[in-house]
Amino acid sequence: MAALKAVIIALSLLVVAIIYSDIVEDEEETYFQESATSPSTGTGLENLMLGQLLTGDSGSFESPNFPTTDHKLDYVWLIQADKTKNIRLVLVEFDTEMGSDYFLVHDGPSTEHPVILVHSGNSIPPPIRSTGHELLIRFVTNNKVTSRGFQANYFAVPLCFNSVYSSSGLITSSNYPSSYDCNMRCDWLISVGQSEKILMEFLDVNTEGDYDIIQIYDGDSDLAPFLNRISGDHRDEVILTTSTSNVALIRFITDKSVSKTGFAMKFTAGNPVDLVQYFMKEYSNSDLTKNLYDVTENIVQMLANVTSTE
Ligand SMILES: [Ca+2]
Repeated sequence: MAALKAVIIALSLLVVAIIYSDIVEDEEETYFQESATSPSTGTGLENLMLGQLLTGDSGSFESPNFPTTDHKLDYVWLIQADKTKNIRLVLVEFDTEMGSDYFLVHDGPSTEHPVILVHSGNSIPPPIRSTGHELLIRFVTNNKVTSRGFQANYFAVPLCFNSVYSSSGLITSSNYPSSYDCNMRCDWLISVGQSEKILMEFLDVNTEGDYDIIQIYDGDSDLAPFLNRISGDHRDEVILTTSTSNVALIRFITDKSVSKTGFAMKFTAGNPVDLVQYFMKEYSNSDLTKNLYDVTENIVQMLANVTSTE
């Protein structure tokens, strides 16, 4: 415990010393201006950075004295999971003074790590994930209005990598059709028979446009040729993509705020003729004509090849 206390005191000194200069969002600016002045006023310092180390596969924590909040708090919690895991943080209660009392999450063990959530008010933010095995949570209140505070749960979750060996299947984003996690990178590597290609049908896509992005690569890594990038609301159409190899990597990257229902993608493996026949059967009379705009070069090429041999 003495060691932990020392770490926390060191952290607190670090925090006070750090100048938050590269934060751009409005909400964050307000927080950081206030935070930069509060500790130097010389009042409330006795409450600065009392904290807790949280370990294990899951657990809960809450703001001090929940469901009431004290003035002039500055608390940190450090969550450490097994090194092979990420941490999923889920707020279950949230009520702080809007624009003044802040809940912050750093994607790593110290305040030098990127801030992946800054939140205040009475809405519950979406669940977020660490990219490593540690998260630092900080809760700062001012000397004015108080509210209820927060309650949070955390879970150690496997790194988000999925190997799929199957000739067909359905892939969905985490929690689908409920909201996906923020600050997440999830990979699916689809491998099929040597001479086969993969037809991917994105039947339902609803992500935060330009911020939460599905990337598709024509091979087993992000060094492979890029096939497609999908983002935004595409619930009324089907987006098709095909691989030219027998392996495809689907990567879903989400940013630190706003989550939607995510995506559902059906994939089918086959030789090009089989895939074109499947495509004609499924889509030639389809009302989802918009999908024709999204047919990739590969499908167009496949159609051309089949037509020319008829
Ligand atoms: Ca987002």
